[in-house]
Amino acid sequence: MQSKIEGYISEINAFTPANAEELEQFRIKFLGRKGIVGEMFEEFKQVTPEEKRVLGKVLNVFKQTAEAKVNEFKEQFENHQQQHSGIDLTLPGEPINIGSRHPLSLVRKEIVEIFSRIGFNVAEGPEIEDDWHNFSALNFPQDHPARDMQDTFFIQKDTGSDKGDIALRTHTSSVQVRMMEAGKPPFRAIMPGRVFRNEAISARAHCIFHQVEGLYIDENVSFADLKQTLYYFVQELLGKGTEVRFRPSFFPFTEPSAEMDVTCLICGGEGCNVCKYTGWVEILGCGMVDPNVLDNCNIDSKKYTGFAFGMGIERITMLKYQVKDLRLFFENDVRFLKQFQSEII
Ligand code: 2U9
Repeated sequence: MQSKIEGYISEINAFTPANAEELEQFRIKFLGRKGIVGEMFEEFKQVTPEEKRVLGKVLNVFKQTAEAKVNEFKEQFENHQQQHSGIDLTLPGEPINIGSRHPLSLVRKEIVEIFSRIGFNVAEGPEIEDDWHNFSALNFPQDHPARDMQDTFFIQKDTGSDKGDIALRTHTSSVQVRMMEAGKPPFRAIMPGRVFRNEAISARAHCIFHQVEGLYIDENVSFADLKQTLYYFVQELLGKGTEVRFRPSFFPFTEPSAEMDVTCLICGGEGCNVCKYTGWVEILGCGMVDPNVLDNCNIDSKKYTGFAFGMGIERITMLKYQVKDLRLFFENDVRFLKQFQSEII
């Protein structure tokens, strides 16, 4: 039996398969269910204990030699198959299309970062509001046109509640009201969010748009603080050297009120069709919070003063990226969107 096994070992050592098929035949012959290795192990059971001691070792070498041959060529043939199947594992991977941030998100993120650097928190509130938080607390008279169905999307009229009708918020100012009602000064926060107005959709207006409003309430906050804060904001957002000017305006919730213009981003003040040849473009409204509003929110208007401002993100994005039609922001056409900064969220 020993010489028979040694003969098989020599046969195995001499064997070199030409392909995977030959190797498989070899495996079946020696290591298959009815193969020679199994056969030898069966015969082994019949031999005397003395013979077993010698034969056991030879038999194990036989089995290991057969297995080693199969493994050696199996690997070789697998690699060969891979190389010839056209797959090169050393090539760099296909790039993954990771998309891009929406331009409105990019600008909102930038605005939030600028105000965060000077100590403004971010506050949010509900998009469905009651009359008190959206209008009355903000000093809107009962007959103000903004309360009209033509301007506001009402959800429920005559609620019977002292907070009044329910509507989609027309500005994020309601977040400031809620913030002041719930806490104690000082307050220093910005309120980014989606707002709704009953407007016909055109290149310059939409019934849904995005705002960032801001509020700073403390003792001795002055109009000079307002001007310096907004000046800093503009230098950061639009670049050092951008000039600003304030024009008197009117809002029910601020007194005095102003609108702020910056030197035209397109022509740098020379005059073009974007700035209608004035050299200036309006980017936000602002003012000192009306004492009536502070009192409505249980803030002592004799002790505290504050400023507030508000801007439309669509308007700033249109100026910054020279987007001519506001509807592009809502259509989600990838040919438009992919032109903006691409990054992993
Ligand atoms: C409270 C007190 C005062 C927020 C302000 C503006 C001026 C303003 C417009 C800009 C373009 C709205 O998106 S827009 O149409 N906003 O001009 N907003 S001051 O004043 C507040 C807010 C809350 C309690």
